[in-house]
Amino acid sequence: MKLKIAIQKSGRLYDESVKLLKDCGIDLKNGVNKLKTESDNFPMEIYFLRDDDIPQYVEDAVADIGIVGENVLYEKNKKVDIVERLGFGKCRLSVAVGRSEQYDGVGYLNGKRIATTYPLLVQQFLEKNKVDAEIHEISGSVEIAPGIGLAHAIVDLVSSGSTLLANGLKEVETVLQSQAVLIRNGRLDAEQQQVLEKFLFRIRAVKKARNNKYILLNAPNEKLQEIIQMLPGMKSPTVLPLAEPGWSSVHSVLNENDFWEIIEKLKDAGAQGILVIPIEKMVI
Ligand code: PRT
Ligand code: ZN
Repeated sequence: MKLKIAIQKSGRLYDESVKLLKDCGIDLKNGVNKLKTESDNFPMEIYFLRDDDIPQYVEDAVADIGIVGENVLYEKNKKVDIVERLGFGKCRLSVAVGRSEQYDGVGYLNGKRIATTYPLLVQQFLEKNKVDAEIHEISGSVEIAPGIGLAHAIVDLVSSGSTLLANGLKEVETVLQSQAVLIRNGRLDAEQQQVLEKFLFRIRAVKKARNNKYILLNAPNEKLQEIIQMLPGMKSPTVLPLAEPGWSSVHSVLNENDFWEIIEKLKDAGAQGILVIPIEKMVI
């Protein structure tokens, strides 16, 4: 038995999806065609597909699991379950209008025409906000629609915002925050379920490691208590004496989000020789 996973064939999710498998210790066979391959060291078969097709393939159990953006998942509205948010492919689905428009809230959209490749999500957004607007579905280059007179507003994916800026548009509402997620078919048998659990265990260890850093520093003994208070560690920090009397080496784990703030406090408290090292895997 091999667990079949569908990932994007090429595009914005491809590199990170392959990297996730690799970081989970799942080696892919090279030299097989680009439609599918398998792993030498894990019971997994990998299908490379258009991202738009992945929810359907997983619903139909052609693939057992898949990696896809939430934006695509919710738009396609298929019967699959989200197993885990993966922390990459982050973007938002937003409403944008011409930069010089006087936008005064969602009511602005009443009677307007909105161009998008996400008609279902836009319809749900309009219904939720009790707005009556016309949805104009197009298949790409949505950002040019207002400029050529095709629509008054657009709903499209945004990450840095530079595409909107380059097209004279401004972002005015967020319809959805999105990231890549692992989805599954609801009818896996016991053996498939077991392989999925194993894969998930590894994904969670990789995610934890990505969110944390290993930190080593030297501290004068009289400042040790103060410095230890700042470092939670997995249980508590490790403290080892240095060869030089009166000094200790402190080892701990820091969350990425608190990183810069804590580093500054540590320096102010007298810590020296601070080293920060990426963690490869983390199992707690
Ligand atoms: O060929 P296939 O159908 O598989 O790929 P695709 O062309 O449909 O999708 P692709 O590869 O562009 O994106 C895959 C997924 O990446 C999306 O479904 C999102 O979940 C995620 N993602 C993250 C993004 C972006 N960020 C993103 N910025 N997808 C698209 N964009 C586009 C956006 O449409 C706009 O054109 O980038 C532009 C905006 O970017 P900024 O940085 O200028 O704001
Ligand atoms: Zn696509």
